[in-house]
Amino acid sequence: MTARSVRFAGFVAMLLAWWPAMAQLPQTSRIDINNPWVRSGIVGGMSAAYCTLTVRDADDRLLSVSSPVAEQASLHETSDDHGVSRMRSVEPMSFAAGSTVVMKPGGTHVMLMRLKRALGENEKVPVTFTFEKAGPVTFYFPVAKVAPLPPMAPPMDHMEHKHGG
Ligand SMILES: [Cu+2]
Repeated sequence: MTARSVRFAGFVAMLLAWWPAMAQLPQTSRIDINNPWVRSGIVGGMSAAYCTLTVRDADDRLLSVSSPVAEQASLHETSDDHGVSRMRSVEPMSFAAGSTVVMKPGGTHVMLMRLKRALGENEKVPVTFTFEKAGPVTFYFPVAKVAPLPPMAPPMDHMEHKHGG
């Protein structure tokens, strides 16, 4: 074997070692949403954003949500507790690659708290979803003609027991 062919054999061996490692590199997920809409709202009140969200290509975790129109935002789940509707934060939310969550009234939703301004018809509200792998992704939610949520303070369990039931 010449020095040159030894070097070439070394290069091929390196390539063969490298190839499967490349194939196993963690993929970045891709986030798609469908049917986005947000409730209209008044200054200081609450609103909620809904959509069908799909995580593609790789497992990921939704760490947080935010919107410039709200002082605070959180991914919530509504559940029925003996006839009383309760909401709790469900962050972080894990997604298997290819999985979808349908956000709708009475279920999972993006809660927008203490609105900085009114949300009126014919506008689109930006909502940013921050994922562990995909990073922050922003989508625009059109305001729908649905009665705004009441301006009253949310019930104590809403604010205090973020991870309770
Ligand atoms: Cu909520």
